[in-house]
Parts: sequence; structure tokens; C-alpha cells
Amino acid sequence: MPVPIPALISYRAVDAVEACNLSEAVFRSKYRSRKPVVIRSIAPSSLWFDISSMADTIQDPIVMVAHDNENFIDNDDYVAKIPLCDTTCADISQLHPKQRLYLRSKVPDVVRKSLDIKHLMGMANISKVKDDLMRLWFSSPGCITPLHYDRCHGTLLQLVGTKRFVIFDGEETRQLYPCDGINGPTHASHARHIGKNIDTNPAALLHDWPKMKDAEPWVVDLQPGDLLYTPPGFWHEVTSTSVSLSITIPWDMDSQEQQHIPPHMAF
Ligand SMILES: O=C(O)CCC(=O)C(=O)O
Repeated sequence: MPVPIPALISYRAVDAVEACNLSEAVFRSKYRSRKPVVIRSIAPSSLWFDISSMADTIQDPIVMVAHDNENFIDNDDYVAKIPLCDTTCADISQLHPKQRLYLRSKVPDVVRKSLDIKHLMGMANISKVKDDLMRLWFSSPGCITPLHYDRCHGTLLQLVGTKRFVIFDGEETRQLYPCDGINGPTHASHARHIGKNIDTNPAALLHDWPKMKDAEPWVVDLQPGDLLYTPPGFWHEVTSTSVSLSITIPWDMDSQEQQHIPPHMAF
């Protein structure tokens, strides 16, 4: 008798905490480099930026159009780049876009001034923010940043709309279809549509990526005002579940962390 393949992938919720309950000691011992955590409502959720005035102040924008209208990877094989013009921001904001767009840029002063980022990060016990590495991400509903990992500590502040993160521990790399360095960079995966299918069509997910049955990701749906911490080397896929505006604030591993990087990050 063939053994039935389980049609479910088990996943867990990311720990959610209030900023006032996350002391530096707790962050260090429980989360830093160990597991993701979301700090709920750290920024005011009523915040709404005037997108059109923001557009005038954006420097070095990259507006991407994905060849498959879904998966946005900053690489010519996957996306074309178009100039930011008056209509682009309005186009991104459409609820049912025919063509999805993803704008990535440095954080404009108007946004930086409206938020006291250093203060917010201080509330999360994160002090080593490098301003020049912060990026703004403005996406149409349904845009996906496919599964990958970063070499730095990652924080994402959700400002407008909602995003779903699916996050895997680096120890699960073998279940995650990593590229081999020839057909794609080793920090990227071939796997697609995890957040989209994990609840509604897990059988399709396991059909396409059967090794994932042995993985147990974390899933979190970010709301405006939330701040998510993702440790270095943890795989994550990000789906914009509405029009979305976020800021990423990465910071480097310290020298001790760099000496003990997990094996999958060694290449
Ligand atoms: O928000 C996204 O689409 C991607 C963000 C990301 O990859 C990150 O925070 O490291």
C-alpha cells in the first residue's frame, strides 16, 4: 500500500510582544540570531504618507515589473525596470492591478522625518542602525519577494497595508530547494508561492516542494505599525497581501556572530 503523503505543512506563529515587554536582556537571550519576533504596534498605525508628495522626494528609485507579474527579484532575468513618473505611485496603489509594480529606494527625508526611526529601533533594543542601508519598499497587492536569506540582522517596519512573511530556520536549508550558485545565488531558493498556498492549498505546495513536509516555518501577517525581526541566515518569503509600504532596517552581525556563521551561509 502506498504511504499517503500528508497534505498539510505544519507551521507556527511568530512570537508577538509589546515593545515595553522586550528588554534588551530578553531580546539577546531569546531572539537575537535565534528566532523571529514581531513587536506589535510600535509605530502609530494611523500613519499614512502622502504617496504623491513622497514620490517627488524619492532618490534612486527602482520600479520593477516582474516578467511573471508576481515574483520580484532584482535581476534582469526576472524583472524589467521602468522610470518613476507621476503616475507610477498611483499605479502601485491600485487594488486590482493588471500589472504589479514594486518600487524600492532609499528612504526619502519626508518619511525619515515623519518617523523617529532611531527612537523606534531603540524601543526594540536595536541601536546599531546604519541609515544608508535602510530601504523603502512600496508594492502592489500580490507582489512576492521569493524565498531567500540575508547575511545581516533584518528588521522590517510595516507602515501601510499588510504583508505575510514565511520564515524558516537556516537549519532547514536542505528542505528549501536552495540554488546551487550556478543556476542562481546560494542565498536564493527555487521554491515559490509558500505564503499564498500554505493555508489554502497545502497539497499543491507539497506537490511542488515535497521536501517541505519536513520543515516547520513561522508565519506572520504584519499589520501597519508592526516591526518584525528576522535573524541572519533565516530564509524568508514575503507576500504583499494588500498595497504595502515598508521600511527595512538591517544591521551587521557582530564579530563573534561572524565567527560562528551557520554552514549554509559559508558559501
Ligand atoms: O518586503 C519585501 O518584499 C522583502 C523584504 C525582505 O526581503 C527583507 O526584509 O529582508
